[in-house]
Amino acid sequence: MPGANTPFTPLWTDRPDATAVLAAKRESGQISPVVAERLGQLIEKGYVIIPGAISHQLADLLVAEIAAVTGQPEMFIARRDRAAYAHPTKEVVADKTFRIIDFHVNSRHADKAIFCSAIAEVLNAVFESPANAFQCLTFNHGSQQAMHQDGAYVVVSEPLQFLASWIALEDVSAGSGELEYFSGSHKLDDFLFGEEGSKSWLPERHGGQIHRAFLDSIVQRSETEGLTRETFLPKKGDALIWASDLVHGGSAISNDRTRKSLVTHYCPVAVKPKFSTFTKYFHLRRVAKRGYISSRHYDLRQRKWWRTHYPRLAPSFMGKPG
Ligand SMILES: O=C(O)CCC(=O)C(=O)O
Repeated sequence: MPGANTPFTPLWTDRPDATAVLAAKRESGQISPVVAERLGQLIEKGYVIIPGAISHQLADLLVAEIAAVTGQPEMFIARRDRAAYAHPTKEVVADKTFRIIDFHVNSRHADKAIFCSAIAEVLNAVFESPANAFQCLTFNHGSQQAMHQDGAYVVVSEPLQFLASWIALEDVSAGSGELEYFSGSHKLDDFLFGEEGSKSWLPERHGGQIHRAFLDSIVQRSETEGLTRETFLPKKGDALIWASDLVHGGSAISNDRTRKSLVTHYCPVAVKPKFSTFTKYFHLRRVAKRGYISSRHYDLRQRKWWRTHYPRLAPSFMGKPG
């Protein structure tokens, strides 16, 4: 497991003694029985499902807000597969691969969802500190993204120290490209890129061949270990939190259904997302009791909040894929 062989410092939930540490925390009353149960699943399987993490009303508000971005496209930034960043105009949103990037910045409701109490309790217990939410994406349709481990693309100063959440904004049905994962795959030995032994994949430095080998290797090793390939078919408002090394992706789409969701990555506040080293405007904005947000694409140092002034997009990132 990452904790046994990794050269990196994992979160305590990924260490070999995690179960014993969890029992001690529960015994001492440091964490509640409900949170302990959830952490137990995260430790064992690499993910935990939280039914009804957010209300239907909040999910509906988010869906409406996402549908309305075309009314003020300049406030948001979107991606489509193999295309540069763009504002979410009607044409961009018509593309099924469209997703809004860093939605948590200019959304009125996202922070209530990404730091809802059931999610925040797990984050804070795992991080033993406040959480920083970054890379927050919306999906209307399945991504069909290959099975991967996020650490290849989500780069933070302590490579294993982050979690992600997937919040269902509607009931998800089979065939819509639902999230899939190998249960327990967070315990696979690290796949490292380049001579420097990096958890993250740098396309220019490492090239495409090793990336293909990475994707093949994690699936092959999951299968060799006999890990079960599972799918997430949540009801509106359910959430799934996964460990950084869980092998997961978007399953094949076989019908026309949407699969509306909000995906967010989080690290402890003391851990720094890579973008903090090259954006001079990196800033942690407090949005919850023990929750902050940050962004690669927006300048969050501005004092005013969305009611009077949307945080500005950093223009240097428009037009460039990445
Ligand atoms: O929702 C999906 O289809 C995949 C999301 C994902 O894998 C990710 O954001 O890392």
